Amino acid sequence: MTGGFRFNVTRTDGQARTGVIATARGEIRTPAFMPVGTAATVKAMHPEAVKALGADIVLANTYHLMLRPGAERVAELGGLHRFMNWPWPILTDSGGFQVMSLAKLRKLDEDGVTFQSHIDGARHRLTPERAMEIQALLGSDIQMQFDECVRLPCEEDEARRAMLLSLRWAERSRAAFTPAPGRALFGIVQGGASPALRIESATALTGMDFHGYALGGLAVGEPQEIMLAMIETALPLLPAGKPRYLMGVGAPDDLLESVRRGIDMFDCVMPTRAGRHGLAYTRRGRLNLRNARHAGDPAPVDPLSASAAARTYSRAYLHHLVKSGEILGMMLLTEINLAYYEDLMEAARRAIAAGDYADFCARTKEDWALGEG
Ligand code: PRF
Repeated sequence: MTGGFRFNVTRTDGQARTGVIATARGEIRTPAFMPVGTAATVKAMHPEAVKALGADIVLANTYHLMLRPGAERVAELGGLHRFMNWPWPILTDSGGFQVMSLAKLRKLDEDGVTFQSHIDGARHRLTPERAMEIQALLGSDIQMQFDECVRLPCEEDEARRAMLLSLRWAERSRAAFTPAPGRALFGIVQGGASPALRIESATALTGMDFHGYALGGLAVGEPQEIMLAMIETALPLLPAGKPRYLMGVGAPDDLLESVRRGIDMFDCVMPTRAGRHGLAYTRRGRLNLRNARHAGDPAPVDPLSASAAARTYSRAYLHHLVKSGEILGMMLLTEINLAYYEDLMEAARRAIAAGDYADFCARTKEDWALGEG
């Protein structure tokens, strides 16, 4: 089940790997950070600017787009890439996770989930088959299986029930997936914080032969050490030649530690959402521009950043924009943060290629610890 979708690991350093995923719409350099474009937009960013920061792929959501503007509407308009003017690869999440965190009056059964839209209260239903159909209508390059994610902490029985349901939904997602050149379907490992459940899930999914494998059900309330332990448990069971995607992660330190353990892809709202709330990610850690100590500071966010926005605008100006609720404040901070994340991944790729990943991590963390002053 490869069909034009290929992953080539070019170099490993310990468990860390760097490589290239080839899709019909272009190449994805790994480790990759995928900016979140939930509603067919990476909020506050032009698509060309997202690409210029180094993003090879963005994520979009089945849940949001099925509610508004509707998958059939997007398909009639030529698909998601044309709709949002992003001609490069798009990964779509399958909807179940967003139903559980956003929708009202959710009712889960063996066949799927019925819920009310958080927008207008209208009733909708998602099943593995419908989630695959919607992702195909959108024209997604990487589709995700339909799954159920439980919050942590969680009883083992509950984690087992959701993991086994997700396996049955994985089979149905795979059967409903329409292969097309360069289009891929990823399975999702579940199993809460239980190593035994994670092993069972990863083993069964590997037998189903997906194009790639995600780790779901992490960064949902557990400490980082549990997340890293689940990665260490599951990854050795997944085929080394297929991409591994850690869903909804994370802070810069989570990215470094997960890459160290062999993760290839990430998505997270953190850089974009934080940017809309006055926070800047920098080489010297995270900066809160709302803080009054920046009100008279003419220094830029980071004079050594590759991002023009981070080098150009003063902290005082950004503080003013954020305090005034100006749109430009959100735009500039989103750009600064996405640039930081994409540059961090580029630096990680280089370090792995140079066989220098452990030192790179140590140096990066030392810089964070210096703080902003
Ligand atoms: N499943 C799906 N999407 C997700 C998750 C999951 O478990 C997570 C968990 N961090 C984020 N997004 N389908």
